[in-house]
Amino acid sequence: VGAGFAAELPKLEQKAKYKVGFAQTESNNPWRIAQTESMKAEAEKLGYQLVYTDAAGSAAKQVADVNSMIAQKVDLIFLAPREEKPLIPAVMAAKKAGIPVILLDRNVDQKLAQAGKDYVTFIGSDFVDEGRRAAEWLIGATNGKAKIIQLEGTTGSSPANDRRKGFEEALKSHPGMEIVASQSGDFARDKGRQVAETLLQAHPDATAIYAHNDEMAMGAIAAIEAAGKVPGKDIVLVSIDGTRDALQAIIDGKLGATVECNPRFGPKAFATMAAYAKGEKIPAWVKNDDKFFDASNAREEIANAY
Ligand code: GZL
Repeated sequence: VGAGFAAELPKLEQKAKYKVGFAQTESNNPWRIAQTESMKAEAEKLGYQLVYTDAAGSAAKQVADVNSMIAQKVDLIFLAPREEKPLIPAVMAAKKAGIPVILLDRNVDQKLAQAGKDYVTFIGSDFVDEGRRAAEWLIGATNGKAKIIQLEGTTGSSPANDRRKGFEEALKSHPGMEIVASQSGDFARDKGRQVAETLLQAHPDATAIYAHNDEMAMGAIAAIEAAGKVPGKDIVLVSIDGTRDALQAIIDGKLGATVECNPRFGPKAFATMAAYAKGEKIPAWVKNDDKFFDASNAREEIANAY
């Protein structure tokens, strides 16, 4: 590791007013927009200056965004690393500059950087468990027999890697559950629609779709209907996030279920920063708990959706 790296994490002295950076990956979906709104609202409420950047879907730009925050000498950086490996240099540059980093929502490659040494902590959901819960629901909904198209999230991102891992592990003990195709839709609605359209044509015998997020599930529903098939009947869908559109699709019988992935990080992010500033020991992972939405609770839960 390069010379000059502090052996331990950078300190964050107690101040009345912090200048805090939040390096967001993009704003192309309701989940990202809800996360940004939550962070901005909490910073406003606590009277902190927030230096906000949007990488517009580019990991390289996100690295540049973090470097600009370092140049602005922010007190702490909240980073949602778009992909696990490319953001490692940004994490290390912040550490070298003596600026603590808290990872939100997505993690970095654990072989290249560790919580408590290179960054303070990772605040986010258990993506492996999200994938496992989606699989368990699909196994039940299809009586353990399905030909599945998997729509993967952003290539190289920790949610995509781990949602795939959890789903495929859970299927291992159910030989009737077969993944016939798996491709990235980049967590985006229209890309998800295009990929679903192509894979449905290539696999006319597909009976189920597992989407790593609701935006791609909504795109897949449009593709299924464009093919003259009935979502929820000809093709069973399961997804992750819990957006308003997804809960409405569950109410409409088009989407079967979605595992919550709560985007409202603001309160927990700033509470963790305050604890760190006080010198408290922060765990390597501050875990978000995820609800589960299906036909039994979608109507009551949609009021709080984003
Ligand atoms: C998960 C987050 C994912 C969401 C997607 O924490 O990184 O990115 O599940 C979003 O909707 O694009």
